[in-house]
Amino acid sequence: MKERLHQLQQEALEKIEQASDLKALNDVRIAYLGKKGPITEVLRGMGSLSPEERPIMGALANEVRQAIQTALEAKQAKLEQEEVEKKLAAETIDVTLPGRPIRRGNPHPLTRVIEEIEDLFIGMGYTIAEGPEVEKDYYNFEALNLPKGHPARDMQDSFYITEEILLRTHTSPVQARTMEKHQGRGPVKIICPGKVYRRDNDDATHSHQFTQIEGLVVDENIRMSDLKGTLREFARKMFGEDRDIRFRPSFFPFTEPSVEVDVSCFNCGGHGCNVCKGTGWIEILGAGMVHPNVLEMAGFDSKKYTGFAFGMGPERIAMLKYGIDDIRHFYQNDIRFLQQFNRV
Ligand code: FA5
Repeated sequence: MKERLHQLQQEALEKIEQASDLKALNDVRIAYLGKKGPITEVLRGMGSLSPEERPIMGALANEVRQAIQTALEAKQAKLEQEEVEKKLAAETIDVTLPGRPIRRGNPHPLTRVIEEIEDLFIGMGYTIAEGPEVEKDYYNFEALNLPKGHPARDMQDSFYITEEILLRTHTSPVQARTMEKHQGRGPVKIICPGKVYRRDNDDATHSHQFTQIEGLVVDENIRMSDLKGTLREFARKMFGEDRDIRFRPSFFPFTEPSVEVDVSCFNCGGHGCNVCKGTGWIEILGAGMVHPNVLEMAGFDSKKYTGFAFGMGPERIAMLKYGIDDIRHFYQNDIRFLQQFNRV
């Protein structure tokens, strides 16, 4: 019996040594230490031993079991360690591989131009005012000296929601609202950026939805020369020191006199080219001295106060500044177009 136990121990230890994975090791465990295993089998034969031999054999059987158990545990730890190492080797990370580039967002070119214009006027002491895009007919037209039925309403084809409510066709209603808030007391010095809507057919220079920036200054002794100096400063900062501006007589019901302002062509410097259609000038905005009726309607004494106002389309300004040939590029979100304006 003693020999049999030694032999079993020898066999088991060999098999443990040979086991190449955890499953094989477990099979060895079951085969040698399981209830139906050979050691149990040997122990069953203990009945035939003398009482003196029994405890000796029992102790030996335990030693054998213990030896097998210890060997199993050691091998299990070894196999587990090997498995971890194999896994780590398979998952090795190559730290020298270049990372996937993270695409950085950038402000939309239109947003950048609007911010640039805002900064420019803030630098001249203006504050920013805002108003609703869904506007009352009163602020969009009537308070700007455009009563119902006025033919000049046709200059801005409108999206009406009800008889009295429409999508604002320009940012000038913010002038009217701001002046009303001032309750007849100056000074007022604001710019109002925002979206506007017109029933214009979309083409290279027109969109049914676009942006405008309105400017308004109301105080005592505001003169046309103040408007001229302000806009010249704006044009030079925006388009370069060598740019000049010119005023052409025009008509807006809310300003008197009214002008349209051209900037000397960025492309040819004023000699005439296809960009400026041979004139040497490009129109950038409408402006004028605030009409006394508009001042009075907003509660200002037009004998004491005068003012100037202007309204420009940032899309057109961005087109001029960056040589963009179609306004629709701003709205199509084509990444190839937008990326050209990325900040580095
Ligand atoms: C006005 O909207 C006046 N409210 C501007 C103004 C304000 C005049 C204060 C006097 C005093 P006008 O319709 O010309 O004017 O539009 C002003 C600018 O908006 C134009 O110079 C142009 O740059 C831009 N604009 C007009 N219509 C469109 C359009 N459909 N798509 C893109 N830009 C447009």
